[in-house]
Amino acid sequence: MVSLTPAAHHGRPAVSSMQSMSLSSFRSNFGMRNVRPRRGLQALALAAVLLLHAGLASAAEAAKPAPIPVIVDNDFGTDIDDGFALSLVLASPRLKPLLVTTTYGDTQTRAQLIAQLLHDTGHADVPLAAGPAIGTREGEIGQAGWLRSPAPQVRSDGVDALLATLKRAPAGTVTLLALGPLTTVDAALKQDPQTFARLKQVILMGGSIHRGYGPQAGTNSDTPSAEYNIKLAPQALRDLLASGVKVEVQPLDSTEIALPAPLQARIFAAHTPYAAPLSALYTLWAERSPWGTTPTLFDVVPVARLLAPSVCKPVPLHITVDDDGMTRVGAGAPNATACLDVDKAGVLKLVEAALAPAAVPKQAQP
Ligand SMILES: [Ca+2]
Repeated sequence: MVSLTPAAHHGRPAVSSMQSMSLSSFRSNFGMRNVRPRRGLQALALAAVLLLHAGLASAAEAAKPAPIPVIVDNDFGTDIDDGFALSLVLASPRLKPLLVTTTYGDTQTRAQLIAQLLHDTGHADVPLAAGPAIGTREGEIGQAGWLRSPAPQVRSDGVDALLATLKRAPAGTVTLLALGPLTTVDAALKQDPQTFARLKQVILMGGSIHRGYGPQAGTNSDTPSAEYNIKLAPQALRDLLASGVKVEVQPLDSTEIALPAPLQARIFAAHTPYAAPLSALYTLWAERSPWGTTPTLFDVVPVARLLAPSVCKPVPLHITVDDDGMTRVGAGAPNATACLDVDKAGVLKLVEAALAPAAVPKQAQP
């Protein structure tokens, strides 16, 4: 029996029941078994109106943008911004993480930390694999102290997993968010450039065009710096820029965003699955951080750019990379776009909405 309460009327279940119902069952359901022809016409008109309504509801559903498929490659466990960036990905229904991979140095421990985060936040179904253990210039992974015993088992075929994910997805649909040194990304590109070219785009945090590291979190110097991710693997960025894949760079110019202490406190106290892991990871990070105890949300900016494209306006540039990791604007056709400025308040608003949502007042709960 189909009931046409206002709620069911607007919802999907009622729509599909309606669509599959023959006119005779419609009439019988509504007590119209013996109606005269004129009333039959009225019933037909009513049916037409209801079907039209159902069609509009389906159209509205179809008009909803599909989630954006992403692969997230990151060096979780060293600085704290990877934790905030990955949490923002997981907490945002607009994004669909197809795979998370780790990059640079002890990729295994980084992946174990992410496995625990995925488990604790209800995302154990998100595929995860460690990338190749390339690179030795990092410090310790201070956040490893968060791992419970026994540490989770993780796959170590990150490059194969990345390429297989791209083969499965329609070409030109997947965005790769590159949030660490580009060693894993470069290994995938070298192993199978053709499959790598199935990416829609790479949005990476890295480099420094006009402005560099400032004296404290959230500030920039007026001169560029050798940014950490590029300094650790300069050739990898050269390879990527020459690959022909669309690359958008979020350099220090646009990613120096300090996490304000009141927002940090709200994130750690929020009723979300991210509060406890982020708070524990932050404590371990802050105890050892050579960068002070205020997080800079570098890696959050590429995620924010996908969620709200208007947070920055990328400009086309020809970027060259020297052996020290300096990224300069050179002569030649553009090989990337770069955001040289960002709407910091807009980025922080996205973080707040996802990780410190306002508590729903008791009377407003269903
Ligand atoms: Ca990172």
